[in-house]
Amino acid sequence: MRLDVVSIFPEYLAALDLSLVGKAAKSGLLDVRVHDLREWTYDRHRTVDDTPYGGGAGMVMKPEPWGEALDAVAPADGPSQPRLIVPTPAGRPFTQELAYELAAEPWLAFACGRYEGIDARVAAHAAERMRVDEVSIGDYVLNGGEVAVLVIVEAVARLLPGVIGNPESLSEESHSGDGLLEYPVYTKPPTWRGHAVPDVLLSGNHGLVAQWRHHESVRRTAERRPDLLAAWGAAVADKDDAVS
Ligand code: 6GU
Repeated sequence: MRLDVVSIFPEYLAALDLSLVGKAAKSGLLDVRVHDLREWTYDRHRTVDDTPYGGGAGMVMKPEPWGEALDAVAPADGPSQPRLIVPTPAGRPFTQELAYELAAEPWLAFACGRYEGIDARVAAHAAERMRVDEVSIGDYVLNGGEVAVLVIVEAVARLLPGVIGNPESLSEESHSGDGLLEYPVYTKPPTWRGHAVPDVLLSGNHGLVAQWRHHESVRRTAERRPDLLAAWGAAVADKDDAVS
């Protein structure tokens, strides 16, 4: 998979050289290219922002550098186009489902906005030749899209075949499979600072262990994410309807 990231803080993306994503790049599974938006500015101050039409606080990213950056990264007459992701708190939610969808793409490009965002014509123009999604990583505000790109790339890269050592670890985790949060996990020693590992996990009874883990998943989800539990309950009811 090829990844292009355009930002006025390319150093922010240095973390893509580390850990699992960095290893995937070194092994050739990922081709990561980071670009400085200011390469496509031509004034002395390398200006990328301007005041908003209609007034209001803050600055808006100018369309011209973005238009040239996207033309350079993905030439309009090229043999293929990337799927463009624009991180913004005003975007559609980034979920595990969207991570799986993006993991199936051969090429992703990311446009990191700063300030109050990018002139809306940039996404509109790009959408004439590529799929564009404005995406939010959660209901809070970051100063720019860079950290969101790190989040999205890590979530997507770990789904690529060959990136994670044991793909079975993907199926039991939170937000995949059954729609419940993952159960608590333990390792040795059996007692640590007065806290014992639940007996059932030491019993060797795989049926009881599975039952306990499911129960803990439901309990945790009810406590922390009642919204997910409601969706899970509805899905389970549908499945029961289907068999009866
Ligand atoms: Cl994707 N970008 C920015 N700037 N802020 C955010 C966000 C993205 N998601 C939540 N807050």
